[in-house]
Amino acid sequence: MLDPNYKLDIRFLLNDLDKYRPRRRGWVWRDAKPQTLGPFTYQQASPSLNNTIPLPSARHLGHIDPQPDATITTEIASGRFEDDIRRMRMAAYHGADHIMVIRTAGQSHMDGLLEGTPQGVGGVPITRKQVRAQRKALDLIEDEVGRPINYHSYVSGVAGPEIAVMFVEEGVNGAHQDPQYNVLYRNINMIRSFVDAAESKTIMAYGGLAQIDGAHNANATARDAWKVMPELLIQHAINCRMSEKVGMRPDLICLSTVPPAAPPSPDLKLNLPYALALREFFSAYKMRAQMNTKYMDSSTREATVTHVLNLVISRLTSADIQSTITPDEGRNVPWHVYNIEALDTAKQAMTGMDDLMSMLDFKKEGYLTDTKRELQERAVLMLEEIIDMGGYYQAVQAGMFVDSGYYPERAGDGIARQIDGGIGNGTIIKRAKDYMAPVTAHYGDNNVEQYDPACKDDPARLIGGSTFENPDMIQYIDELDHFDNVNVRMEENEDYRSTFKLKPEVQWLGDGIITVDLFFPTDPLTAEAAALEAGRQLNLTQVEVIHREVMHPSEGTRIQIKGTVTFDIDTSTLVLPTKEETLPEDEMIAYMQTHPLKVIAGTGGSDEHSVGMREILDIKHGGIEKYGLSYTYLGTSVPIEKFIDAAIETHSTVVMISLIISHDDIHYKNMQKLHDYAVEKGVRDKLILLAGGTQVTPEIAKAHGMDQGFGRGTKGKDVASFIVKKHRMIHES
Ligand code: Z97
Repeated sequence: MLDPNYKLDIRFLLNDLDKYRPRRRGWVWRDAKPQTLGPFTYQQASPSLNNTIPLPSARHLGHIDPQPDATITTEIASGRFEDDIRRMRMAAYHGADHIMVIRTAGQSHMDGLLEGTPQGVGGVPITRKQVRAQRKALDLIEDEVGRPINYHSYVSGVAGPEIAVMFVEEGVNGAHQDPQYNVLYRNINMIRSFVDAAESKTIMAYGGLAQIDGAHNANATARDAWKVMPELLIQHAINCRMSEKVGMRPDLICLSTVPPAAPPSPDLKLNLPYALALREFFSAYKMRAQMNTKYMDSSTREATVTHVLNLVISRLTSADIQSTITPDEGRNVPWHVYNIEALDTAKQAMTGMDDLMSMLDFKKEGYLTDTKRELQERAVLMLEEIIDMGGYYQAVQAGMFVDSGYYPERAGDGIARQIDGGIGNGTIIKRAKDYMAPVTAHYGDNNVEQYDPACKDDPARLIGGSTFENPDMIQYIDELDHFDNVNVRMEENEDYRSTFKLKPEVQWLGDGIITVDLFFPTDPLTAEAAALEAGRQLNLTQVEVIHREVMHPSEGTRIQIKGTVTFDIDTSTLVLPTKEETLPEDEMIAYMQTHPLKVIAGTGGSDEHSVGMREILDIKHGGIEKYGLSYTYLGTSVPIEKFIDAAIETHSTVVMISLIISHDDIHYKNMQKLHDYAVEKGVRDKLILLAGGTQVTPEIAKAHGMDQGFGRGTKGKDVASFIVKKHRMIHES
């Protein structure tokens, strides 16, 4: 069992990997049912986790972490599987239960299964070792969080069937499989693609894997993504129908649906009728909702808003799997923190829109239904034309797909592929009479009974069983590359695993990459050059601009850069702030009964914030009142002198000043002023002066004349405990 306080030991995972067996096969959906957490009941929810990181604001709500009903996906593939494993654990804590591993582009072309684990760039060629190590890690992580985690990758492409077999053997739970993806985007021969797909899908059905189709790619590729909507319905139809005919369960057939438009287009007006049209046509299947990568740029803010609008569509219609990749993918920086941010966005938005449809109704007449209907009609017309043309192959050859016209308009710029062209052309041959396939989960006739009639229903018996029934038959091949393998990589960064050395990181242990957010009061071109120079002056190496945003053509530009630091931090030399132990509640209450203390409190200077202070004071919020302290609240924007004058007047012992605004270090200046005025009045040694606020730290508060400072996350009991300890100390000395 993993301990949240300890890192996942990658070496342990790699130990005896050749003997590791996955504990289950197949996909697991969340256990969707209403949940009551604290004062709230959630309708579209699933059970809470054992170990979790709630949303930041949950601290005001008893740290509840409601989990939506939909499976939540994150895509992780930095190129180093050993680093991705750590990210998977972080992702699981933030609510991910579907981990997708992106392979390097062009995996579709590989004509066979790779062994070993070479490092990729923004993806990894899927190999058995890597899959096994990650499944082993996820088995531990799912125990830690208390929810099954689905592991996923792609099985489209010429090596699809081989990879599908390996996935079933290794306990992979889901896969993208869509022959149209190969045909359109990878130019793999269409006959080969459909034959391979039949085999891959049969294997996936046997292993209970959930399937995601490839229609999202048309959104990302089409010139005007919103115009491919009729075609998307056709692509889904082809893959769903084929999958069901091959034997997949409808509840494991997931449509990869992407809202085709994004702002500044009128997002919901385009996307909502489409989402309704899709769900009406395909109600037997599951919906996997993903964002539209086409309209994602390098602004995480923009990507997040589009993501949230997509999440609105998911809640207005339905999503069985909610993806979260795009805010990363648009930036091409799938780093730890962006995976986690996107997961939190999904969790936050879905929870926030819980049970939305119990309060709303779609209009039965007018734009929404008319447009939905129109889309469906366009799709039906397109399918009819495809059938008239002689079927899918002819239609692709004629360039019917990913055309930028809104069907039935045609722009003539579709992706055209030749029936007898593409990768793998001519590799499909007619089965010979004595052909046989002594394997489990094969598409079509195994034809083994010619050798042994007893094996008809169990073809693999002919050769003594297959790896599906007997995992001991699996040939485990370790990495063959002596220079690029996990052991070499781990040796190189071992210091960051087993010594006191620490480095900032965005994706790989010890990568030393940091991002810096800069604003320059100048035009974008100058700002970009200035940012690169700033990076060099900061002693960063490999400085690159990752985001540029014009605030005004001449007044200013925001630039984000990334760069690498060369220094290490020695954690053994760091001085960590000591965490004050709070006294037991009973002890504080008993002390106040014998030493009734009065408090003067308020927000100082010209600061109008009052919420934080009230939480520290009021009994209702567990404030100091609960422990028997009585207080006089002066309100907000209280002149500094008034705190001391009021304390003298009311014979109070404690002064609590809240200072939220921190421009120009005004919070520290006001602390100093409070102290100085108490000295001037001759009462400083009779008073306990406390300052609080989000930007307040104990060290700096003390340096500015306070007895103590209280920062973010402070509770009434922390303050009460300090007061008791301090008063006791003064009293006893
Ligand atoms: C997603 N973020 O979640 P290659 N099969 C299908 C695919 O869509 C893909 C591959 C295979 C997106 C990722 C990229 N899709 C979109 C149906 C890739 C992988 O190894 O790159 O040739 O194929 O789906």
